[in-house]
Amino acid sequence: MRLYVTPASPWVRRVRICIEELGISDRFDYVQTKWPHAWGTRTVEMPADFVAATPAVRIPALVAGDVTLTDSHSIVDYLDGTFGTHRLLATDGPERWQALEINALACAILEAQIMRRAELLRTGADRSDDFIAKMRDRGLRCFAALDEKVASFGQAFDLARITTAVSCGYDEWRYGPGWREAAPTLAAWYDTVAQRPSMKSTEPAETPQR
Ligand SMILES: N[C@@H](CCC(=O)N[C@@H](CS)C(=O)NCC(=O)O)C(=O)O
Repeated sequence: MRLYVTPASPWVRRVRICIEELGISDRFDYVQTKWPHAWGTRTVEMPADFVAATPAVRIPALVAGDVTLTDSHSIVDYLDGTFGTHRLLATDGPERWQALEINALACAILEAQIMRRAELLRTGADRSDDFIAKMRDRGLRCFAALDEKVASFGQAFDLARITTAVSCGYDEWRYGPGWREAAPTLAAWYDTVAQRPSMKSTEPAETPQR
């Protein structure tokens, strides 16, 4: 299978951690994509194979033998169903809804983090400080909400917990430790799970430029 990635993307990292946790990394060819800073606001030219794989022109994208999937949600669902017997996200029942509750908060943080990043790549009068603050505040509110839920987390490092850990890791890497003030209990939990091999081997790094 071919997975289009960058080391900076939290959406990619979420998929890569699931792959590591499922123990199926030897099944993948990782294709590193390169992005000019203009990606945040403009259509940028990308290699034909990437555009063919994903008309959305976003990462992650998975080209598997039987299917091509163009967002992290469907990719994780496919991998978990095919190789994990749905152990990363229950298919039904209260366990699923509780996991989705956590997952939705963590995904809202990832979305806000990436929109904030795209806005920060604008310069001068094009950049909206209001919008940047709105995305920061959205993230902090969701971190505070997750902080209330840490007591119910349990031991499993499933999709909801993986996405939560990715949101903490991205904020720390891109924006500094400020999120920890909003979510001190979550921060203590994160410091433990950040030691897992799947987290260590996927630590964020700057997007390759072209
Ligand atoms: N909902 C999508 C979001 C993917 C996404 O936004 N990826 C970003 C990188 S973190 C991207 O490729 N952005 C490029 C663009 O929007 O042009 C998913 O779950 O995969």
